[in-house]
Amino acid sequence: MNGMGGPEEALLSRLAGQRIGGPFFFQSSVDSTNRLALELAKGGTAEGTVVLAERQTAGRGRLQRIWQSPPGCNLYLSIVLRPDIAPQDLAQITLLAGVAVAEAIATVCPEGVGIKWPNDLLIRGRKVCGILTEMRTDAGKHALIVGIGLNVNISREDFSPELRQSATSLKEETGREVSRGDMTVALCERFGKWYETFLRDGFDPVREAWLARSIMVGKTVRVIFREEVQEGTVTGIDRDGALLICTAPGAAIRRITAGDATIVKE
Ligand code: BT5
Repeated sequence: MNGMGGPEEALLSRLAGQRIGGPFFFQSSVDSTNRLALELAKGGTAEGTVVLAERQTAGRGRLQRIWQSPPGCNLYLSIVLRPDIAPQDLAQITLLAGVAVAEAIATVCPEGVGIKWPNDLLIRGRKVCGILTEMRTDAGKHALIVGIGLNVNISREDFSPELRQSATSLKEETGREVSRGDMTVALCERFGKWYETFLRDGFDPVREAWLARSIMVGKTVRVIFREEVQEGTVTGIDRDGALLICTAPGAAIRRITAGDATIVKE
């Protein structure tokens, strides 16, 4: 992978023996690392498999949205997991991913990285990373694909015009180029550490870490899902990763399981 800050072998040796430690599939160009990872999962690839691409031609977000994936500057990667947990608990791993990526980002940009529900990473209010979790089930066994798009060295003017105000990169925030190799290692390490914690101690430590990094708790938010708009003060998240909001003093807490949230009042 050009510009990864060293040859691919260096990356492999730095992650050898770790929970998220390969096999690695390096692609110079792919439609979507998640799509390829789902295909590999169907073929039985092991937990800890990582697909990385220099660019994506059809990088995907939630709800058929596009993830802008220009070549040579950012990270586009997908991790394959095979957790032996109940399907209703799988959403917990999406939240775990947000915590792991936030910690990896904090190694180079300790100030201001926060998680916006459900799983955007923001620095000073701008999106630096998006996460898309997808699942496939074969013969009753689940494979989870956690796709991570992290803007590392892209310059503001290289985003398409409609993203220039809302998106950012580690380079824009730190004022210097950041090694994509180092970020990949940090990301896989943090992910592996949190995944092991989750398998050993359950969701509670993940939930606590997520809440500590959330930028939403205590704020008034508006959540839009399809035609429905809900507004209220965020009180937390529950075990399924649903956002909990209070719409009026004394009203019952509402659970929101999907949608796009914006903060309307600090
Ligand atoms: C996401 O969706 O944020 C999930 C993005 C996941 C991308 C990774 S890359 C590796 C793996 N393989 C894939 O094919 N996907 C995953 P969502 O919350 O729906 O946000 C999508 C929205 O973010 C778009 O509609 C744009 O407004 C904005 N966006 C697109 N590209 C962006 C970028 N590079 N940086 C910041 N914002 C972006």
